[in-house]
This record gives sequence, structure tokens and C-alpha cells, in this order.
Amino acid sequence: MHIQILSVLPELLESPFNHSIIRRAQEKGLLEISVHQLRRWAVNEYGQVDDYQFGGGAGMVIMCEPLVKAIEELSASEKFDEIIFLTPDGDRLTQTVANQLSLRKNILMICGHYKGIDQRVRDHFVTREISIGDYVLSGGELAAAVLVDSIGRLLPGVLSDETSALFDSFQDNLLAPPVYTRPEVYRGWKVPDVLVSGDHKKINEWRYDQALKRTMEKRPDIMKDEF
Ligand code: 6GU
Repeated sequence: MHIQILSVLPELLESPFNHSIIRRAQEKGLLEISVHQLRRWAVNEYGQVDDYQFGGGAGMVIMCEPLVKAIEELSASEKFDEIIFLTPDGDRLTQTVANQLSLRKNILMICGHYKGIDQRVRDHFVTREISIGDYVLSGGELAAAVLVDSIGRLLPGVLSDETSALFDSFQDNLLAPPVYTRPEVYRGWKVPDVLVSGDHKKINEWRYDQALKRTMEKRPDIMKDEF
């Protein structure tokens, strides 16, 4: 998979993509990430990419020209399966969305800033608008980092234990069950007996029960047809 990102603050994306799972995905050749400084397609020598909004009002808007030039130049060497605009008024990112996007080959992400981007780019180029939750961030970069992480870890071969993404919270509309590690007793607090019983059928039943219980208590809204 190749993910390209347009941003006026590419520095914000360096750390998230150069550590842990997403770094490993790139090293293994399973994921390529290209971050482009939008000012490369600026409208003048001062690096301008934004302007005041028509109709008045506070906040700058990213102009059509730099975005369209960037999209057209990048599209010449790669056909994008999705052009995603990260915006608080987009569709909410869920595990289902991450699963869908993990099946694409070429994705372009556009990070907005200020008041957003000219609506005409959204109307004529963007195929999908995504928000990571109901709160406002200063720009789309942190949201893009979240989106890339959620997609990248799903690519086959990225996680060392191939099956582990299957047991993530949300993957089956259930939260993950509690987990424990050594020591078996810490400050008198004991690990549940079943987990050290060696009985794998019982352990699986316990985990499923705990996942159900946890989901009913914390997130009954995500449960689909469990009953
Ligand atoms: Cl994608 N962008 C911004 N600026 N704020 C957000 C967001 C995105 N998702 C939630 N808040």
C-alpha cells in the first residue's frame, strides 16, 4: 500500500511514522508513506497556500490551486483509490472504515488547517471525508497519523503475530477482555484462576464472557447481534 499525504506541517508526522509498528510496516516493504509539503505547490514565491474567505469571517482557507496542482501532479504517476480529506465534519473513523481502507492500494490524504479547504476541492476531488472524533484539532495531521496507524497495522504481515489484530477491541463489535502478566500474585492481588488453569476451552469461554461484560458495561452502543 502507498499512502501519500499533503500537509503544511509535515514535521508533525515524522515521529508517528518512524516508530513501532508503522515503521516496521515500511521496513518490511508492506507500506510506503510519502509526506508532501503543500507549499511546494504554493501560488507565489512567498509560499502562500491560503487566503481570506469570501463573505468575510475569521480564519484562512486553503486555496484550490495548490491542492489541485498537487493532486493532479501526484495522480499522474499513481491512480488514487481514495482521496481523503481529514476534517471534523467528516464521517467518523471506525474499525469498519479502517478495515475497508486497508484493502486499498493507493490513498491520498489531505490535511486541512485554519478554516479548512476551498469547498470546490471537496466537491470535485475528495472521495471520502473522515473525522477521528467529536472534538476539534488544530489541523488534520494528528488525525492523519491516527488514520494511517489504524490502517497500517491491518496490512497482512505487519503484525508479528498474524492473528492478533483479530482479537482487538472493536474488531468483532466487542471490547477486548482483561489481560494479566507475571507475577501471578502482586500485593495480594491474584490473577483469575482460570487463566493459570491450562484449560484453553475454559480460558476462551472466560475471555468471551469478560468481553461481553465489559462491552455491556462500557460500550453497549457498539454491540450488534451478540444476543
Ligand atoms: Cl480529521 N481534523 C481536525 N482538524 N479536527 C478533528 C478531526 C480532524 N477529527 C476530529 N477532530
